[in-house]
Amino acid sequence: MFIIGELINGMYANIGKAIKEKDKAEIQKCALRQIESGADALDINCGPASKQPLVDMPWLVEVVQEITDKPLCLDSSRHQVIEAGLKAARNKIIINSVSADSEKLDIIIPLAKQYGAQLIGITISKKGIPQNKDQRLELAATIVSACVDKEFPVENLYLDPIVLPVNVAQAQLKDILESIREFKIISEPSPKTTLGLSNVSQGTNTRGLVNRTFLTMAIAYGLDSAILDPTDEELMEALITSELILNKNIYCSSYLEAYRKK
Ligand code: THG
Repeated sequence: MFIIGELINGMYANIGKAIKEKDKAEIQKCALRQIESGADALDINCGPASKQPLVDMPWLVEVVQEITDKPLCLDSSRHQVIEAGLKAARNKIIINSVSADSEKLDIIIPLAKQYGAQLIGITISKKGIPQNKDQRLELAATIVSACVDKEFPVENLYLDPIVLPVNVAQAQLKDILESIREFKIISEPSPKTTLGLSNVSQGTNTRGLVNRTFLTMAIAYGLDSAILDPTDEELMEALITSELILNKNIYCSSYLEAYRKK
């Protein structure tokens, strides 16, 4: 499982404040804490309150690159903000994200190619969030065919079914899980899959439990990657144990290593 740490997001009060005050140390502390907890990459999102994302995104990229070579996942729906981050990037980049709209795909896919970046495609379009599995698959296929047409390698594409909070869209979650499995058979070679895990538990009062139960199930449906809080120890234990049960990792190396630390 490729783990993308979600915590450098202006939506969190401490990070929003650090971005506003250009407090480098707070951002770097958050980056290191996630890496020490097992993050393979870090999501970078200026947050909805950022008044100058074109300045804040490259600033965050530079500040995080000072302390790590890990890939950075540039999280914005605006291509200008993504491009500002790409210009500052030395580390490997994952563009987060592109929707299934041709005018977005026409801009973002060439950018990803130009900068050698990987790409997250979200199954959303101008028509809104899909209401069932078939709509998710249709949008996923639109994204995959745009990549094929533009000669962007599908192995470098992650498809995200868009996870909705269980308290507002309970009936959708099973479809979301099945989408993960079916995205893999859209093309050969397969696209990868990812999702924003914490979305599922928003508004619930048992967030940790909902997150780790959903992650465990998504892993069983073949999930390759997730944007999550790697400092949640119980979540990381559930993740490692799910992979053990699916024989995804050699038992001794990762499982025992994780437990010897206790
Ligand atoms: N798909 C993709 N990218 C994404 C998402 C996705 N990026 C953003 C988001 N969704 C994933 N990251 C988060 C980060 C935080 C939360 C949820 C998803 C979260 N935050 C607390 C909340 O809103 O309750 C904030 C708590 C606080 O303020 O301290 O839940 O789906 N591709």
